[in-house]
Amino acid sequence: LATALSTAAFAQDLSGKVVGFSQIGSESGWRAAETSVTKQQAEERGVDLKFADAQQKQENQIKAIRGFIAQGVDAILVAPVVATGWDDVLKEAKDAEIPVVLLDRGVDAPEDLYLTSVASDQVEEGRVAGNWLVGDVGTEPCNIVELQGTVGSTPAINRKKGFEEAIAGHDNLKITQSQTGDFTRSKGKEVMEAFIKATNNGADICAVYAHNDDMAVGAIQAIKDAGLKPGTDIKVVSIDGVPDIFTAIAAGEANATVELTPNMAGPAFDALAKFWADGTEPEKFIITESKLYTSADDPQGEYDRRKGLGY
Ligand code: GYE
Repeated sequence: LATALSTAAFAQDLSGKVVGFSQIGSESGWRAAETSVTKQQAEERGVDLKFADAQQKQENQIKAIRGFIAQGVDAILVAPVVATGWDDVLKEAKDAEIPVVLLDRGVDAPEDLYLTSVASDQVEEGRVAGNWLVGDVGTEPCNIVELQGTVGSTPAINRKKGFEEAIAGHDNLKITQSQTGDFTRSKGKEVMEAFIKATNNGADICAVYAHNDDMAVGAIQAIKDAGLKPGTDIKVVSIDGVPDIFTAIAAGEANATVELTPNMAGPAFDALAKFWADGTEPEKFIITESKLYTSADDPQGEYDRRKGLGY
């Protein structure tokens, strides 16, 4: 069994600690899993977690963080929706001596404004997805359409970059259309429909690269609605490893995904526990694993395993 999804063997007792969590919203299955795992991880350690859902809006996140500071919480977890615009509120937390841990996305702000960041290497995720496609396509020409994540978010920026790096130098592969689907299933479907309409009812599309599984699931629906076979007529590669993409892989309707653990809070609480115990500064970037899964990796078993963990 992969260890990325398992919970920590020894959860420290952090009872008495109050931690605020500013979550982005519930745009994707991965996000919902992260929310539930964060709550579980807090409970295991006796942490009193104050949860705030920002409904995709940075201004709501900033308000929530200011609220946590006013309440005098012991630490703040934040999954920053976009990269820019955090300096002021992070400075306020720092002045109040409240450690901030970033979860799953990064910020464009000085590193001394947060204790650590727990996230995947998102450029690497894009590379893993791109390398898979390069290998799968071989020497055939392949026009790729790209569904980008939320504009201005680090996963959208970095997953694009890594994928482009992987296909560079392979002149038979090119991205012919690229647009944001905002990490949601409905937008993924809508944008894929437009891509298909623009290209001879999909005949010119060889593959769709989606920055997350939810957009891929939406795209799969659009491909079927156009009378084409996802996974065969149009290859589907994405990132996250949520249960639904394993169902699609098992059915031959998706080809590959790059797993992203929803357990970012476990390493975050571990880092905080050491910091509170004796002031140990964690590494600035705690990087989670990025593992590729295809139909060769027992997709039904992977689906069952995640469902068993409550995702
Ligand atoms: O891949 C996507 C979610 O921030 C890395 O956000 C995360 C991404 C994740 O909505 O599904």
